[in-house]
Amino acid sequence: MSTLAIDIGGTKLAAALVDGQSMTARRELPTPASKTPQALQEALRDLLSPLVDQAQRIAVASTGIIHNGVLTAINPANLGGLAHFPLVEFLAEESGLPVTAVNDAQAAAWAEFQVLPDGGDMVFLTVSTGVGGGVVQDGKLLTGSGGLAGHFGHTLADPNGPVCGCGRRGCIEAIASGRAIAAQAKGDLVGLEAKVIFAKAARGDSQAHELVARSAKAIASLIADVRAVTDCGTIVVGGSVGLAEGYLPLVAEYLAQEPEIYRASLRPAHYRHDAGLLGAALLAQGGLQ
Ligand code: ADP
Ligand code: BMX
Ligand code: ZN
Repeated sequence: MSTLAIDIGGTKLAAALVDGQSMTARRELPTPASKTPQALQEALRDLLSPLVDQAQRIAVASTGIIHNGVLTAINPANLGGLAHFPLVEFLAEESGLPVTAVNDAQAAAWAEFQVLPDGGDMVFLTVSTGVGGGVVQDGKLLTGSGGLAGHFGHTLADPNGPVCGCGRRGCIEAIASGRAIAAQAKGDLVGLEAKVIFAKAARGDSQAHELVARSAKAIASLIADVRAVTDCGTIVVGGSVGLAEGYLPLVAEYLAQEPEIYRASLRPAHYRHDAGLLGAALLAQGGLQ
């Protein structure tokens, strides 16, 4: 029985057919930026139309707080200003299939937990358009009573830092995320996306390197906080910024400067950019949600 898995991120939408752990027919589209839901509805229609006939259910991993099937953005700026979207209702009406939905980083945490060698407590962090997280403790995924559990991107990095799209000043996300790296650029880097800033950093641009280093330092400090709160042994990092060449080694360098008790074992996501898709499908197949 195929599950049509959908991953809604701030930058890209992905979909694939998942059977057990095998994934086929993966496709991607850019996430539309519009305050009104119509643009997202249209993009989701385009994304699922070639796959929906082959699926028996839909499982979604989405950016935002997902509670009772509704997406509520904690940082609407990451979704082009869109703050609410009735995800499950829309997809169920559109497809006629049963639909489940979970936060993207929570879903990815669940997929990554399945392949952890020691199976202990773990935290997944995505450094992508935003910064998201998921916690697995005692073999259970924490979603929280309202879906907010694991939103580490909105913990404090710098009380004097930039105001975050969530309304709080100095969140990790306002400093370390792909959007934040781009937004903090000055001079000749203004207007460039994080991907290009990373490429410039690799070619020796000092401002680009500083922006990347500031992000990595904030994530290392976040990892120390996460250790203190959860006592997890492993932190798995994903997202296109988190998986960018050289980024995780830089995080590891900063983490090595923290007292030993705050250091955890760091790993790049085993399922790379597919962790959210797979996790959503596994959760749906396992009857959770
Ligand atoms: P989403 O947030 O939609 O899940 P991604 O995980 O791809 O999507 O994250 C998007 C962010 O990652 C953007 O800010 C983009 O500029 C940045 N990015 C994409 N590719 C790379 C790369 N190779 N190196 C560094 N940053 C990247
Ligand atoms: C934001 C928040 C989280 C999400 C994280 C990573 C919104 C729309 N999203 O902190 O729910 O998990 O970004 O999302 O408020 P991504 O788009 O970078 O994958
Ligand atoms: Zn915030």
